[in-house]
Amino acid sequence: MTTPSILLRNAAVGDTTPDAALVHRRGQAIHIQDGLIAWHGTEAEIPAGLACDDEIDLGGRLVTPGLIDCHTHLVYGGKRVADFVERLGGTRYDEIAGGGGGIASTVAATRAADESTLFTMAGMRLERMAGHGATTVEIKSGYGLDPLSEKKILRVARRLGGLGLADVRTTFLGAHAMPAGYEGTKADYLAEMSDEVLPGLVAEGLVDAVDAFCESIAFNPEELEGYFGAARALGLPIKAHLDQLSETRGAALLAKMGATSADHLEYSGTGSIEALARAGTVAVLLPGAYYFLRESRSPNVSALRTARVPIAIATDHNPGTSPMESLPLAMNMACILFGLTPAEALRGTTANAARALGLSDRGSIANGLRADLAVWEVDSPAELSYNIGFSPLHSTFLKGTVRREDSRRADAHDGA
Ligand code: DI6
Ligand code: FE
Repeated sequence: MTTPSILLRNAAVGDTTPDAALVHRRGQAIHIQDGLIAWHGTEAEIPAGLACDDEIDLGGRLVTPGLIDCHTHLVYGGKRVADFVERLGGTRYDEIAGGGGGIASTVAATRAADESTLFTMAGMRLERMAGHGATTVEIKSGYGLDPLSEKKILRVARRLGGLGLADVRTTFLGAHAMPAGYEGTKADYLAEMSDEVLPGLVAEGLVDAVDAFCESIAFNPEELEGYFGAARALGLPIKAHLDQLSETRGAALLAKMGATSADHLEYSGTGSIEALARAGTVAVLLPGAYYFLRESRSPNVSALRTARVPIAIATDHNPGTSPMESLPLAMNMACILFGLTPAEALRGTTANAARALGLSDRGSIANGLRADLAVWEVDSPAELSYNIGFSPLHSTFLKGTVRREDSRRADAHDGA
């Protein structure tokens, strides 16, 4: 099936260079063919006789690469408002987790939910994310922690990709936590997940990458070595939640495994950061979880810069530590809380987020890449990191197909 070829006229292009400088060019045109960016340049350079089915005048609006949310836990049952209230009363996140709340309570609610309920709930979340400019969303499992429930989550995630809201990439997170009541050791559980459950899910086409929670309250690097080895043997990109609450020394393992991304990194020291740099691993920073947990230790951004580790930003949408759906809000938080520049924040949700997912077909405005674009009612690329609490999105293009956001934008303003 081919999509109509479109010429976008009178656009301002907002993008970043590899060293994270902002690009802002007015008077631009973009030609989309077969879902890809076929050509882009100035209005004056439009090739004579260019044939296209449709021309859209963007009225000078800013066009950026479609935003990429490279770390979410979008599919789950229930909410965690009770945990939130408890934490406001002074109980720590790890205390709640130890007491049977936390991830375990979401696992119970997710197991109890049927597939159509999970699909409906996550579909609404995905639609709101798309309304904030996301054109690719990664979705992890990890709230099932048994074979059938993990499969249920990944099936829902795959089906969400069919809604035409955003491209969905799935990640198996069987190593999120030990399931309550599991009769066996952590080693037994991880071996079951990586050697029995994962290959079946891969055979059904449900898994694009593999993740684990490498943390004092979850799994340590030694325990995860076999799990990641199995993922690598299946040819899957490896990711990990790393050093969110304590330094784990997991970076060395991730580097050895050639991990695609290491996510959180609040407690990572310079040795860990240098190991990630040598392996070409992307650092995914998640300011929503840092904010929501009222953490005081922030990732060492200056060491990441010095070591030239690519930095990505994501929402980490999940019910326990980051019930946030907006990538532009994550960009704002990354600037305010972690000291990123707006250029780093935009690169972090476009080119570097694509790299964090092992994708080379998207993330910037370049010929031959997917025509995943976001059109914004803003004056400059830096303004994407400036706004709080509403979406200045005008429309998106998903593989060359336009989605308009005008009505949703009006709703957001009415409700503000
Ligand atoms: N780190 C997180 O921030 C989420 N998972 C993880 O490994 C939180 C999961 C939760 O509390 O439900
Ligand atoms: Fe997470």
